[in-house]
Amino acid sequence: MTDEILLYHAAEDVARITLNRPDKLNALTRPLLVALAEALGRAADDRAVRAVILTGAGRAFCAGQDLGEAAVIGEDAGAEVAQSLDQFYHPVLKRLQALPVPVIAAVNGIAAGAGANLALNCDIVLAARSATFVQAFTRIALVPDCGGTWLLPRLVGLARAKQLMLLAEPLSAEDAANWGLIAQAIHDETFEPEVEALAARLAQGPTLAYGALKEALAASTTNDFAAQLDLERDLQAKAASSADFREGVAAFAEKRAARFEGK
Ligand code: T3D
Repeated sequence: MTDEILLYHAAEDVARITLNRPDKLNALTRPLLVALAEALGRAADDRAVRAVILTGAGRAFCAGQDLGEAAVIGEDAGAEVAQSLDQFYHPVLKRLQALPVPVIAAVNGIAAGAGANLALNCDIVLAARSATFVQAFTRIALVPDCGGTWLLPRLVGLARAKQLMLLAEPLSAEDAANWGLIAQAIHDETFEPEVEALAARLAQGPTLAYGALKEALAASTTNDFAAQLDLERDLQAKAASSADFREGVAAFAEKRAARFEGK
């Protein structure tokens, strides 16, 4: 047991970041968001880390903004919330998007509001079958944030994005996977080992190529086709200069599995 609100554990080449306020379903407070931004920075700076798992302690992944936090319910809530997004949420989301290694959201239980969209900002979202996703914002007369209005239409199309956001009803992990909102729903009993196995697999992968493909996909949202081809060329030039590329080609020729070192 620990009273730390966020746990960071790096073992070999995988860093696990755990939101740790289980009695409040890991609702996000300002100190927790600061700690999360720091943890993401730590993972980005540690060259030994080649994959990250983001998860929640207890029965929830994250219930979104802590609605008991003084700033949210104070007199000047509008200005406070805007400042909170700028100062506390957006640095987390930008760090998450910019992390040069793959990030798995291990959605162990309910993901609501900003908690749902925090998960959707990760590279691969795995959810336990008992987990649900709720765009809870309109339940309390707020607008979906944390990139939700940008991500959801791209993931599931406008019709389903509107349905999820307007009705704010829970979507099961299985439906979320079938809709393309997340990568996979996994039986609760095998959830943890499957998350670990995927993280280990990604951590053994060609880390530089993974970082480059993340950069290319991010740029594809604003680039036109010609600009994207140019970017792919430049990123491919870097990838083709890596030791892992040489190892990949050698392994192919020798009919063996490649041993990538992330260099
Ligand atoms: O400031 C800004 O920047 C604004 C940004 C806003 C972004 C947002 O995230 S808005 C959306 C905020 N989140 C919600 O509206 C979800 C609120 N929670 C719920 O609707 C329910 O708790 C759940 C559907 C997630 C789960 O329901 P259930 O029945 O399984 O659990 P519960 O009994 O409601 O919750 C258990 C405890 O967690 C309970 O505490 P207690 O009474 O035992 O001391 C509950 O109050 C607490 N909890 C759950 N969610 C939050 C929370 N405490 C504070 N904030 C929460 N978001």
